[in-house]
Amino acid sequence: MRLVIMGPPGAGKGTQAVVLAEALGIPHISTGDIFRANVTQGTPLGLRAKSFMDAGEYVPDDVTNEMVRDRLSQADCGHGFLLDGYPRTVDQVAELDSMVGAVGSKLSKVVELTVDVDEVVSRLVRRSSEQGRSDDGEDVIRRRLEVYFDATAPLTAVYDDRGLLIKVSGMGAVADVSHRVLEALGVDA
Ligand code: B4P
Repeated sequence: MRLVIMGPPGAGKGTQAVVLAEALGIPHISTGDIFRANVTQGTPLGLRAKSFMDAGEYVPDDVTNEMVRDRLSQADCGHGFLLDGYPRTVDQVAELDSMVGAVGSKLSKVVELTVDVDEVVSRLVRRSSEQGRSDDGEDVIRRRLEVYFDATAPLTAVYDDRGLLIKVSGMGAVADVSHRVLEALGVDA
C-alpha cells in the first residue's frame, strides 16, 4: 500500500500513522519528524527548516521535496509506505506523482482525518504543556491552521477527483479512530 494521511495540525496524523504503519507493515514517513530530528541534530537541513517551523510556516518546497525523494528511494519503501504530512502544497502533489510514477506505481489511497477546529487547538495546547514543542504556542498554532486551510485543505479535492480520498472522523479516542481508518481501508482491525 502507498498511502498518504492528511488533516489539519492536531488531527492525529502522526498518532494514527504509527498505528497504521505497524498494522500494515509499511514504513511511516513523517516529514515533520524528519525535520525535527534534523533540528535536534543541528544539521544544515535542520537549521534551514527551524525558522519556518517555529513561525508556523511551511518549509520551502525544494527542501521538502528533495528530502522526501531521498527517503522514498530507500529500499524499505519498495513495497509501500505511509506518508504523514506530505504532500502539503500543489507543488508537492506534483512531485509525489513524479516520484511514485518513476517506479511505475500509483498511490493506493489518501486518508483525510477530519476534526473540529476547537478540538485541534485544545489538543495542541495540551501537547504544548506536555512536550513544549516550539511550534505549539497559541499564536503559532493559529498560523499553522491558517496555512493548512489556505494551502493544504484544497488538495484533498485533487485526490477526491482521482477517487483516492477516504474521509474519516478523527474525533474521539485514538483506538476508535484507528479502527475507523482500518475499516475504511478494508483492513481487518
Ligand atoms: P507535523 O509534524 O506534521 O505536525 P502536525 O501537523 O502538528 O501533526 P502531528 O502529526 O504532530 O500531530 P497529531 O495530529 O498527530 O508538521 C510540523 C511542521 O513541520 C509544519 O508546521 C511545517 O513547518 C513542517 N512541515 C512538515 N511537513 C511539511 C511539508 N510537507 N511541507 C512543508 N513543511 C512541512 O497530534 C497532535 C496532538 O493531538 C498530540 O499531542 C496527540 O497526542 C494528540 N491526539 C492525537 N489524536 C488524539 C485523539 N484521538 N484524542 C485526543 N488527542 C489526540
